[in-house]
Amino acid sequence: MLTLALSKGRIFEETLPLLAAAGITVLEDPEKSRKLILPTNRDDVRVVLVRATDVPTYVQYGGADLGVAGKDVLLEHGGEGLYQPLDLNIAKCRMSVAVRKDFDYAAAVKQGSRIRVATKYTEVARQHFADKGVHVDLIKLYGSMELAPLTGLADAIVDLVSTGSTLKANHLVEVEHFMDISSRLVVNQAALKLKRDQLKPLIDAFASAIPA
Ligand code: PRT
Ligand code: MG
Repeated sequence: MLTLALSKGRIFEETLPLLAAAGITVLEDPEKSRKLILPTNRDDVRVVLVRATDVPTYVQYGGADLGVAGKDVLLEHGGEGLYQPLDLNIAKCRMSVAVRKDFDYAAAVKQGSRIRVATKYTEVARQHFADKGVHVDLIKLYGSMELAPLTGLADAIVDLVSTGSTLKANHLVEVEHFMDISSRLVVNQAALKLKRDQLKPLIDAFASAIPA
């Protein structure tokens, strides 16, 4: 049996065409079913639905043999115990710094003042500001970061942006786009050896179907 970990929403939707290229059809719609384990047309392949941030953990410890996770999630996780054979070029977005319109980010950075940054992506943010030589106090959040600069909790946020409409709706501006994000295929390292005959054709089919 091969177990594939996916998160509901954009990753599930954008992985379906890749699965189709490997001849795999998921037999239930996660938006309609409450099941967490979804059967496929192949008796030896099943899909488990987990939170996006839990995908690397499931694959690392063998709760799933493989999975699909955003680069953002993988950088926060650290990637330990994971083989990352493919950038699938799906669920694309960018990692950016955003501030309130009236906050002069360039001046704050130039002056070398400490800035307060709220984010869910503390590892990525820590690295980014260290590379720039900017002193930051990081505030870890789990939910909507856009609220932080509006309430005075922070000067800036580090968040994912795709269309930019969430920032716009909250009167925030993107002042730095510092990383391009897409989702990767991750494979459990032991499974890669023990289930190679099953995994190899799947990885090859995925590779051939990656969107441009
Ligand atoms: O939503 P939930 O809390 O359950 O989990 P999650 O947010 O971790 O999962 P999900 O499915 O929303 O995201 C899974 C992966 O999709 C992420 O890890 C990213 O790699 C990728 N991805 C691509 C995105 C976006 N685009 C995206 N726009 N993840 C989140 N967003 C959010 C962003 O955080 C912001 O709140 O969408 C909002 C901005 O969108 P725009 O279009 O208004 O700019
Ligand atoms: Mg989300």
